[in-house]
Amino acid sequence: MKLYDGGRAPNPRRVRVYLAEKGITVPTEPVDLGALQQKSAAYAAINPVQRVPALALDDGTVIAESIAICRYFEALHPEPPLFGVGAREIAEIEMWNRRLELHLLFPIAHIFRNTHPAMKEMEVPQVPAWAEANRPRVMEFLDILYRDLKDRPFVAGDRYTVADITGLVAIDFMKPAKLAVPETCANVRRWHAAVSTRPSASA
Ligand SMILES: N[C@@H](CCC(=O)N[C@@H](CS)C(=O)NCC(=O)O)C(=O)O
Repeated sequence: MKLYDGGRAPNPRRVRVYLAEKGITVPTEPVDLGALQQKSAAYAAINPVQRVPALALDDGTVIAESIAICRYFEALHPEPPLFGVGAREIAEIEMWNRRLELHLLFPIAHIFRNTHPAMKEMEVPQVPAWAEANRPRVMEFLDILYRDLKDRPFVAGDRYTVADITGLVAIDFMKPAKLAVPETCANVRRWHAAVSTRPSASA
């Protein structure tokens, strides 16, 4: 088994944080995104979408997409349950994880990819207007998250889940995208500070 990793990039980090929470160690191979190694013929043969992370199993199967990789390990190592237990909790975690992807991580990624000079060979063409269109979306969603987090310690309820991992990684990705959580979003700042103290956050 081998995990193709991508250094500081947010999606590979989601898998690393998840594995750290589970206490699972997987052999990794770094893919140098700065050198566009993900676009090499060798890597494209592993993941034709040319993105990281990707998990190659010993039988030759390749699982791409961060959450698909996490779900693979969740099925093998159900404890602690990071995707929930029971119909309601599983659905709530899925809902929050998708919201955090669609309304926070992806818009932040659009802003970063369409404005940062280092991304011009990965995001072709860069469309600065698309970055601008996404700025208010990030702030609107942070306001929703701020209001929802007032009643609970973690994004999807009383325990830490994969939705907290997506949220942590998204908020940390705001810095390179030159964004900040507004002071008014106090519950988001409190939650982010708490999940950042977990040992897994440094993965
Ligand atoms: N939906 C995918 C997204 C993967 C993705 O976009 N990975 C980025 C790094 S965070 C990447 O490989 N970028 C390289 C490129 O755009 O060329 C997932 O969840 O794994």
